[in-house]
Amino acid sequence: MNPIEAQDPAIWNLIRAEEARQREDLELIASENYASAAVMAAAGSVLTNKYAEGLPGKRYYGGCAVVDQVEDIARERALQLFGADGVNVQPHSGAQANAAVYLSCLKPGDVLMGLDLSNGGHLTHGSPATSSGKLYRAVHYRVDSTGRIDMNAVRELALRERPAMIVTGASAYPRLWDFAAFRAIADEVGALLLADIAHVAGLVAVGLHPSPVPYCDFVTTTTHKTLRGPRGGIAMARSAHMKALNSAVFPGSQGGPLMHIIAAKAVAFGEALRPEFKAYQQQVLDNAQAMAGRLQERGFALVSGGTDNHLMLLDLSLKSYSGKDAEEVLGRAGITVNKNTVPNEKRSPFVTSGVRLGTPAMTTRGCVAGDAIRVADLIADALDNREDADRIASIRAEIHALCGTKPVPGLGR
Ligand code: DSN
Repeated sequence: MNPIEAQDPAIWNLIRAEEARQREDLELIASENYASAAVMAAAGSVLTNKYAEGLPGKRYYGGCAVVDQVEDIARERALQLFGADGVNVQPHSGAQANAAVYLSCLKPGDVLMGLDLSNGGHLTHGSPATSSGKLYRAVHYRVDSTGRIDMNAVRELALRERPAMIVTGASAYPRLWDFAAFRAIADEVGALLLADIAHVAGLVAVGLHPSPVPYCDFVTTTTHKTLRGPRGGIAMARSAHMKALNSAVFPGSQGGPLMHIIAAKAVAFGEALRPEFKAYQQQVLDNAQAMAGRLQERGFALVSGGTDNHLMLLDLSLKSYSGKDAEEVLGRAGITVNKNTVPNEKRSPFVTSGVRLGTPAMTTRGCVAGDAIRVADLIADALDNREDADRIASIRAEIHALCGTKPVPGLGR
């Protein structure tokens, strides 16, 4: 019997219920993925018991000889994956990684320039709801009428506002980033440059998205999205910034590192260094292309007219229903998505006019382009037949049948 089952049936039953949901339903949330059994085992290991404030070889606790080696392996593998000068693998999340970068080099009141939240940016890129928008004076660039970032407008804003830091990266931007162009603007105005590659990190690691490392002072990422590791973050920097960055992580903004999660990051980075990880990322892209193409054939508008990466944004502005409605009906059909704002959003963030779809998780369970096309058809059918309970039930049955043929690595049947 599992020890959780023996000791705490309430939590055990909920874990089992979530396992069933992850196994039976189709996961299209662009920021989610399925970690391997090895990654989850490391995250659930005895390393959770160890305090290790500080860095390998310079800790504030005894008994760190083993976890020092774990953290060293995680750092070495991260550097091998991304080719950065230095890395701190302790941030508990992408938000913590970004906060540490800001703390390491900005003063309160400095100008921070990032992509607007409703245009695909992230909360931690200067939203007034977060410390990034409260401590720093945030200004935002936007996408143009084609849904792409207009580098001339970015340059004009930078020349006007003179940011101390420019942030690239997004939660919902389906196109490639031109890091060289951002570097040129940052240099022109004397700004530091951060790339938050949380969404595309897996693609960057295998060379299927341009790398920001040659151009940016700092690069942050979560470890659980396309990178397919445990929930967490890392922060990379050029050598000159590493000392300040390390101090900004601990003691600046965090206490003891989560050594079990750092071990899981190391395991995931090891997986990402294998050749099959590149094949996986290529399939993520192929599936996104196939899904985007079919949705457009079915009459759905996509922000920017398509995708270059693992995600796409359905633009429902001209439809009679909202992103919230779509999320709800697709949920009933066994397809998990999230509502999302679109550029020039007219609805509240709790309602929205968009839906974000991503292919990392479905690809991990073995879906290929033909599956992505069929899923696009089922999404279109569900949205076109929102009030037809029988049709939604039949779509749900087909989704569950598809998922039944695609076991999730790491989950028992
Ligand atoms: N919340 C994440 C996402 O869904 O994209 C970003 O942090």
